[in-house]
Amino acid sequence: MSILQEICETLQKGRAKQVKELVQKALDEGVAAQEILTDALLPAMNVIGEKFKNNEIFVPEVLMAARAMNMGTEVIKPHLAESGVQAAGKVCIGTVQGDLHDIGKNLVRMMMEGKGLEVIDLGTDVPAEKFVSCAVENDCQVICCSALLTTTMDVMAEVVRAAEAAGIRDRVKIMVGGAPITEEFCRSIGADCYAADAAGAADAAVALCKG
Ligand code: B1M
Repeated sequence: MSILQEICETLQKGRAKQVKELVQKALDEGVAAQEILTDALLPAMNVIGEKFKNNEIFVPEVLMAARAMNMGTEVIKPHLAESGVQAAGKVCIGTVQGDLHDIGKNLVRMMMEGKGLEVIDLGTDVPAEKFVSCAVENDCQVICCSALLTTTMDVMAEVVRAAEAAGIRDRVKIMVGGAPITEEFCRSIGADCYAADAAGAADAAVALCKG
């Protein structure tokens, strides 16, 4: 079995410590961080998602896999940073109110930090007003909202309205993303930018910060 397959299977079993060790081993063997992410960690979470949907596994197993995923991504984090010219800019990011999913949001944050952006992480279950007050207080150029539940994606529209009410809409851009979010949804709520994945989100944030 290849080391990538081993990471993928160990993550599905929720063995966080072992995933951490295997990811480090893969890096030591010269496997690229991006490859570990796209060919081992993300496919493992996809399998977990499918099994969860089909009631083959339940919340405790998903939580263990999520913990293993977060530990694995922490190991590759320093290696995701790109060499060369670093972008300048400040953004805030969070998972919207009512939503506790943070794996995707954490990946987006890591990729953005890798590009040199300063990222204020508001965590999960973030109310619309908190995104806006953070952007005002810290002079952020972009508010980044993540949502994984169809029941919470409408909070993103509240963020847009709260930014308008606070009078910052002309100087702060709003980026949205997460599994149920689409370009069409982004346009329908009046947000500025949709990104489908973490790498795309980081590129888009850099472009938005450049103005
Ligand atoms: Co939840 N969950 N979950 N869950 N969970 C989903 C999302 C679900 C699709 C599973 C399913 O049924 N197939 C389903 C939602 C259905 C729906 O809304 N229609 C679901 C459900 C129903 C629930 C609960 C309601 C279950 C329950 O309690 N009965 C509950 C809700 C809790 C809450 O939030 N209030 C719940 C709980 C949980 C756990 C706590 C057990 C755990 C989360 C742990 C954690 O995050 N720390 C969990 C998990 C892990 C999942 C799945 C299996 C995996 C999500 C994940 O991390 N994917 C998920 C199934 C799935 O997605 N297939 C599921 C990997 C991650 C890297 O991908 O987050 O999509 P993702 O991020 C991507 C892109 O979307 C994008 O970049 C990332 C990387 O490229 N992206 C952005 C994300 N944010 C972005 C922001 C951007 C741009 C791009 O710009 C700002």
